[in-house]
Amino acid sequence: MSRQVLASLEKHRAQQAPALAVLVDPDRSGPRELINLAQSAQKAQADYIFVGGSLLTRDALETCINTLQQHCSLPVVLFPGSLMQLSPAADALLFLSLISGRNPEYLIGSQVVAAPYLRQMDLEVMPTGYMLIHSGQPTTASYMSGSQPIPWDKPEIASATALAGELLGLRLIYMDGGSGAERPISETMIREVRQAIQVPLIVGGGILTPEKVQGNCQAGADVIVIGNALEKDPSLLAEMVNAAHDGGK
Ligand code: 1GP
Repeated sequence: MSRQVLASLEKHRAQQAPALAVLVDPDRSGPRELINLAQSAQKAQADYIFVGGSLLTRDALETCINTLQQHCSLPVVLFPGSLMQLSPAADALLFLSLISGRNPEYLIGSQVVAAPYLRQMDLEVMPTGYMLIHSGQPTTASYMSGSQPIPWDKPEIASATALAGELLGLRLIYMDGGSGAERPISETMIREVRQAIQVPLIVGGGILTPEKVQGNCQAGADVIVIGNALEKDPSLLAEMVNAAHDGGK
């Protein structure tokens, strides 16, 4: 197993060449949809596939990862909503600490439980500061984590939080409005966070158009994550990828 996903994320940052990650919710995609998605992500030259969800209710994670890997060569990265979403079949793990919240279980408790298992798994572990941003209404992520998101119009809180994460040694910062966010994260907030930190910045939640992808990249996002919009209209994928790849310019 190579340990290359973090290095490739850092390269996107260093080269100011933003990337696009397709988010797959294993509960919501059957085998045919997964195969189509894997093949079109490869064809459109998307950069990563993230797999996970704030609440999974079917035992479909392992099959989902295997199907994706059989039909494309993109790195499959776990984006776990809970301890039940760990699998050595993936290429890497976003090892999340929910630094925007004050719920100790999601800051360090689950990580303590997972750590001995992760040591034994052949999985690249990427320490990630995860920040939920208020998006107009409660999301599954904010409800399930029992944490209060950062207010949408307080970029100074977001940048101080991201900086604290970086100073604590976290290697990635992921700002998330939550899946299906009514109001995506503002470019002002992305810009302020970008100026505060050196590590790669991942942004997602409620991004619906290529214009928004491009605007977020210009504001300083290194990776854009899209789930819902592509579930509804997979034909948007190529345009979204192009917007991210052009977004650094
Ligand atoms: C959610 O950032 C992701 O955690 C993606 O959100 O499904 O709204 O694109 P969407």
